Amino acid sequence: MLTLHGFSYSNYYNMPKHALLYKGVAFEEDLVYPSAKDYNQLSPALKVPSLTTDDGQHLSEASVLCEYIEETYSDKPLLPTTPIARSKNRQLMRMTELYLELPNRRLLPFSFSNQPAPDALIAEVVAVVDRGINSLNALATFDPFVLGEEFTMADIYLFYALSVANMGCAITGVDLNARIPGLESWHARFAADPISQKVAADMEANRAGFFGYIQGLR
Ligand SMILES: N[C@@H](CCC(=O)N[C@@H](CS)C(=O)NCC(=O)O)C(=O)O
Repeated sequence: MLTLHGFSYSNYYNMPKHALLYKGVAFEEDLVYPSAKDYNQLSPALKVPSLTTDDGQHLSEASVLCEYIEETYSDKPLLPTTPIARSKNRQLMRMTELYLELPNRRLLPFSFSNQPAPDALIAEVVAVVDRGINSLNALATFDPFVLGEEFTMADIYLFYALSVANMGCAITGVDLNARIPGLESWHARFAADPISQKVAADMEANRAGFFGYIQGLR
């Protein structure tokens, strides 16, 4: 059976997990943190998540896992059919990651420690996040899903990217809901979905374990 390795507090872990749950694919969850002995055998960059396939191959990088899941389990597709529509979906996922998730992720240590972030770092983050906001305003419709009438991988990517983006925005003061029309109501619809609620409950159940792991790193 497929095994998804990682921990539920990770937004990247929750991307392929949501895709698997949506498609109804059977999988096991292996609770593991990147510092675990031999985790490099699963993920050479020591990042969560990673996946072990039915035939014992290991994959890492959330976007790669999502692509593998989509290609292997084609029922309930999460990508459109035409090459151009598929590319536009991936374009939005990439922009979400590069210009919303990753810059705000730089502020997580300050969010977790309640220490003030340096002004220069905040300015750098805000400049990159501006690109993300402009990208979403140019491409996303949120009517009712990110890229139109179908629920796709882009919805999953954006939703879980936002959990980290919003933590950074709480520090920078950037109001994503105010600057991206349609985002807030789309987010509320996604959050109300039973799969999202299951993922959120699992995330909450892992809160103490995750912060224990972080403390142990210090
Ligand atoms: N590019 C990676 C990023 C994954 C990532 O940053 N995972 C975090 C947990 S949310 C992690 O493993 N952090 C441990 C570390 O950076 O040492 C992916 O797409 O899977």
